[in-house]
Amino acid sequence: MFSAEEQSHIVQIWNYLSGHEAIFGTELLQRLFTVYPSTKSYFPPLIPGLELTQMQNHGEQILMAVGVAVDNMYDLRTALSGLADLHAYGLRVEPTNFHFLIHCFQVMLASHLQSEYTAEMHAAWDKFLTNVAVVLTEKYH
Ligand code: ZNH
Repeated sequence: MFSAEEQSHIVQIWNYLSGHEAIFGTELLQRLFTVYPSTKSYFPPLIPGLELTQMQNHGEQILMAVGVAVDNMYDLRTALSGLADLHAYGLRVEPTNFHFLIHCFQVMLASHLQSEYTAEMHAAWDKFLTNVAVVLTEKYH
């Protein structure tokens, strides 16, 4: 499913994010909520004074799950089965929102890595995150 080159791009970028899940996760959610405000409606209302803590918690959870996906990139369906149930049946997140999140993820990586973030890395991460999104949304149908 992933070439050796794609796999190495995915792991290399993950090594950059790993250990900083709360920081990158917060940045990802802040960008998502700013650029696509409708995505906020899925999350519990932000409580004044606690917004940052809430975003850190949600963002960290999302990034931790991305880490699990990296470790299981050849068996995403099994590794993410519980999360797929949650998003499809519990949260009912409309699939378009996953594209919004992937876009924000790419911009976040590019803004940090600048010219180090090659088009090949971008392509590998797009393929990987799209595979994750497919698994998280396929139970809708
Ligand atoms: Zn999600 C939750 C992941 C996307 C919305 N998430 C969650 C969690 C996780 C995740 C891990 C936790 C779970 C538990 O708790 O158990 N997500 C994820 C991932 C992705 C996602 C990996 C991609 C890639 N989400 C998403 C989107 C949205 C969402 C796109 C919309 C917009 N989530 C969500 C919500 C929740 C979650 C709402 C819940 C929160 C609370 O806390 O309530």
